[in-house]
This record gives sequence, C-alpha cells and structure tokens, in this order.
Amino acid sequence: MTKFLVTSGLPYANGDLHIGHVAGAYLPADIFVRFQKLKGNDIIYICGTDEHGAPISIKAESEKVSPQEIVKRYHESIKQAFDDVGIEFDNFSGTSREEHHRISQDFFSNLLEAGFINKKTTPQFYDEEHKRFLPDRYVEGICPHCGEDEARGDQCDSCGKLIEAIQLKSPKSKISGNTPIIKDTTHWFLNLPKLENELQEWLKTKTYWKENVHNFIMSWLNEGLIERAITRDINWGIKVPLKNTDGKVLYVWFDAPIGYLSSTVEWAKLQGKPDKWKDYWLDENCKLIHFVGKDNIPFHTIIWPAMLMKQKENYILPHDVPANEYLSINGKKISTSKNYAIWVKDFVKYFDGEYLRYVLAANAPEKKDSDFSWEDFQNKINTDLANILGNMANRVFAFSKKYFDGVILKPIKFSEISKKVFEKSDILFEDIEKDYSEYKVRKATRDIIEIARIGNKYFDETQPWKTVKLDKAKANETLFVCAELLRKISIVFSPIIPKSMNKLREILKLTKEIDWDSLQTKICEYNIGEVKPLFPKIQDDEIKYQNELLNKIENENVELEHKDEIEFDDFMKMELRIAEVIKAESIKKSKKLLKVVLKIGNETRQVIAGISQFYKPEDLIGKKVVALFNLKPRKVMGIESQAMILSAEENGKLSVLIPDRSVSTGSEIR
Ligand code: B3M
Ligand code: ZN
Repeated sequence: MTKFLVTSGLPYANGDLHIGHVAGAYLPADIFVRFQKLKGNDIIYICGTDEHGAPISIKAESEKVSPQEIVKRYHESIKQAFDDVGIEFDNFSGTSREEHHRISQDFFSNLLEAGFINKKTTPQFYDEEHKRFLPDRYVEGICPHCGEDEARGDQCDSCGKLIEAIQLKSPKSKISGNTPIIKDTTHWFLNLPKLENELQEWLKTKTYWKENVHNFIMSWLNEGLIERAITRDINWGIKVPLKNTDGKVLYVWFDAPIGYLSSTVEWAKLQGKPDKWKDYWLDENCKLIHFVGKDNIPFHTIIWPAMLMKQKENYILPHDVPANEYLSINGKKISTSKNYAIWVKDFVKYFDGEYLRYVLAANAPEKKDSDFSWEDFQNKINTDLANILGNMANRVFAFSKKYFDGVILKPIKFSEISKKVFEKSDILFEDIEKDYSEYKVRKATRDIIEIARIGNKYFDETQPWKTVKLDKAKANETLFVCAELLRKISIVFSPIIPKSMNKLREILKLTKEIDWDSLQTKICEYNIGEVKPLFPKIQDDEIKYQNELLNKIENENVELEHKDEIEFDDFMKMELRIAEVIKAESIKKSKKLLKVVLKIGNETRQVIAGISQFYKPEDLIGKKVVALFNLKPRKVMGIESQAMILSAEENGKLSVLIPDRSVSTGSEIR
C-alpha cells in the first residue's frame, strides 16, 4: 500500500470559483484521489482557502468591508462550488485560522534561527496620498520582463514571471491611481542563493516530473536564484513574530503553502487523533503531491521546498507537482477582473456538475493550454456520453427487459468474437489504470469511451435482435458481454463521473462499494433493475442561451472606439422622428433588404432597410420605429430609399429601436 498526501492550490478567498480553476488544480487532483482510494491506497486530500495578502485586502477595501467579511463570504461560496462539482476534500480549512498563524510563525522563526532569513532595508513604492506602501498587487505597471502593461506588482499574468513590485515600469497605485514615490522600508528575505546547491541536488532527483514543470524550473534556475522578500507592509496577514515589527506581516506566499500542513493538522484534530498528521508529513514514504496551476510552479517547486528543508521537524518534500496549463474560453483568456469566465455556481444552475467534470477531464490542459466552448461541451456530452456510452447501456437494458425479463446469465462458453472483445477491452482497462496513476486524465477518458465504442460495435455485429429469434443463448451472450463491459466501466469511470456511475451500478443492481480489484470479480448473473436515463442530451437552444450570456460579458468588455466630438448644433441638424411601419415586404434577389413604408404624421416614405435577416416583414408592420428623415434620398439596388430606420448593432445582428411608451408618429427625437 502506498501512502499519499494530495493537495490542490489554495484558492484565494477573494472571488468565486470558475471552470478554469476546476480544470487546472482541483478536478485532476480529485480524480487522482478517487482513483487511489479505489486502489486501496492510504490517501488524504487537503485544501482550504488562501485568506491573506493583497488579493484579499484590495477586495475588502474596494467594497469598504472588512477582510474577514470577504474571507467568510468567499470561503463559503468556494466550498459550495466544490460540492457542486463533487470535489471531495478530506479537509478544507482556511489560512486565517489560529493554528495556521502559529505554525506559519514557527516556520519563519525556524528559518531565521537556522540562518536562512536576512533583514534588509530596500526601496519600495509608496502612495503619498494614502500614506502607505504599495506591495504586490497594490501597484500595477509595465512588466520588466515581457513589456506587457497591466502587470501586477507580484507576478505578470502574461509571461508568468515573478516580479518585485519595485521593478515595474510606469507604476500606478491601485488605491489612488497616482504615480508612487520611492521610500525605504525594512524587510526579511529568504536566502534562496544559500540554498541553491541543496535545491539543485534535490531537483535532480525529480526526473519524472512533467515536462512543462521541468522546463519552468530550468528557466528559473538558469536565471539564478535571488533573495526573496517574505514580509510586507500591510495590515492584513500573519504578524512577523519579532519585536517592533508593527504593520509588517508575512508575505501571503510565505504562509499560503504552510496551509497544506495546518489544514492537515486541523484534519487530524477533527478526527480526534491530533497526532495523525505526522503519519503523513513526517513519514518519508508518504508521497506529497501538489496539484496547481502553472503560475504557481516556482512557489511549489523551489520556494516552498526551500522553506520545508530548514525546519526543525523533518517534513517530507514534494514528491511531485503535476501542474496544469490554462483553460481558455472560446480561445480567449479567462479574466476574473473582466468577469470573462464561466462560474461554477452559474454552470450548475443549468447543467449537472458531472457534465463539467467529464468535459474538463476529456479536455484537460495537461501538456498545453486547452479551450472550452459551449459547442464542444454539447458535442462531447451528446456524442461520448449520450450516443456512445448511454446508447450502449440503453440497448442492453431495453433488450434484456424485452426478451429476458431483465435477467442475463453467464454463458457456459464464449464465442470467438466475445473473447476478442474481452481481450481488447482488457488491454484498455490496464491502460486506464496507468493513465490515472500518471495523471493522464485526458487519455483515460478516451480509453473509456473507446471501450463503450467496442461494446456498441460488438452489439451491432452479433445482432441480438436476430439471434433472439433463432438461438436465444446467443442473444443472451451478447447481453452478458456488454453488461460486463458496463460493470467494469462503472468502476473505472467513477473517478471522473462518480454520481453517474453510481446510477449505472444501481440499474445493474451492483453494490455501491467498489474497488479497482472488483474489475476481476466473477459475475454469474445480471438482473437489470429500474432503468433511469443516464445522460440526457443537451439541446441546441441551451447552448445558444449560454453563448448569449458569454457574448454579453464580452460586449461589456470591448474597448469602445470613439468618434470625434461634435457640436450640439451638429446633432440638431438631424431630423429624427418616430414613424409607423405600415407596409413591409422582402425584395426579390436580396437576402438582406426589406422594402418598408413608413407613416409620419400625414406623410409616407419608402425605406430600403438591411434588416431582412433579423425581421420578417409581418413582424414589423404596426411597429413604431425611430427614423432619420433628412438623409438625402439614395438608391439601393435601384430602389429609392427616403429615410433610414435606426437600429443597434451587436456582433453583426441588428435590433430596431422602438420607443418604450406609446408616442404619435412624427414625434421628434432629441
Ligand atoms: N492562492 C494563488 C492562486 O490562486 C494561490 C495559491 C496558493 S497555494 C499555496 O493562484
Ligand atoms: Zn511579463
């Protein structure tokens, strides 16, 4: 039996959880943990919210509430979102809890005592208006590495490099918007150069780490390690455990990873076995695995191990850091500040959380960034789950109910074609085991669906609907082989979609409790129970609606291109009036144009309007619209147009403007 301690990056308690978070650091870990539990290994899954630092205090200041209030709100909301998508931690703590403060201060003191922390006075940005220093995200500017503007004072989102706030070019205070001045302040620095050799030696043993992680570390080491400040001038965080350090706290990235340990300590206490955390953290045979997103790599592979190395306790070091790349949406980067994201709490209003798990697993950003689109989501669910696996299950259930009263018996002998199916699928079942243990969730999903595909093909080839009339035993054999595949799928697919696989097992009247070894269990008889739909399909209009929601967000974010200013008189030159559509007809030979007759007061005008893709003639008749009347008449496709109907354009789609109260035709617009 192997022992594992698995963690996922602690989400900042300053916002809700979106699907990019789930895909990066949580779902892959949850799948790994569920798999190892099936294998009977000793594994715990530890997490909690990251509750300190500039991310939290900035949010609190912007809402004029206390940091505690922000932390409480988002801790709850994040926890709920994890529940909604079935991410099951053994403990979910938070870093503002007392025990965490104590352990973090010990970490600092131990490093200081061991001679790996230096005190230095350095220049920092200072906001004169607000009389305070501007660490980390309190200042934004141009990235010194890649030149991207809007880089934050702690890390550049664009190139992923860590930044010392003072390096930013054209800095701007996030609080006042002013250009900060530079002022000296005292801080404590982690002496990474002094640990460089030891780190290098340790990292050399990590030949099995993922390539993207390895590359990241190499580029870091090649640039040479520097001393990193681990304290900050803000008042939200863990106090520096030294005298006369008022107003200074530990840097959030110093205390956050310690959250893995303090959350385990909390877990042990909640179990009523306060020393149990030691079975993991102090057992050199326990494998510590940190699942994180790629921007967290340097902290988990260099800084955190360095912190662990120089403690009094002999803590284990990370065994692996299977960091994932990013998930984009419609090819665009998820941005919480621009609200460009799909939030878990919104997703689950419309679809089952299991569908999200499946699609994010099938599309996991393991080696490179991957993309989410609603079309792809619909396609994966409807094809893989509904048409392939769901269909195979339904055929077996319906057929056995119809001809065998739902009872399927193990045949005395299997025909060649059945044996082939077992052989082929057994290879895949073995592959899946390997996939999971190597964090290859994408491949696992493909291998599982492939088994269902084999099942469907076998069903087609053995034609039970024919054999049932000639040789009932043959039809029974087909059903038995397929039921076996379904039973095994219900085991190997359960780390990804546990609830649906439970449902499948209920229909097959199998026990809820499963383990990986039960793949080998010998079954003599299946008895199909009440059949419930496994994977309802996603309809086109559901996808259309989701896309509309996304479009809305995108449009709210577009940078407007403004026109030159005009004088009031310029505006007054336009004669805009309300008019009623009294006639409308399409124009032959034109897909876009409608011929519309408008009534204004006692006059009528003919207008050629390019709205035929968006309105049928009959939809328009009787409507009051806004029209520009003193536009010079012009010919469109040879027909005179004597005014222009006003409409709003969104992504090429036109919506005609209509007054929100009843007004007479001819009324002027101002
Ligand atoms: N909260 C950063 C992030 O959400 C951070 C992770 C901490 S892991 C110890 O990207
Ligand atoms: Zn950059």
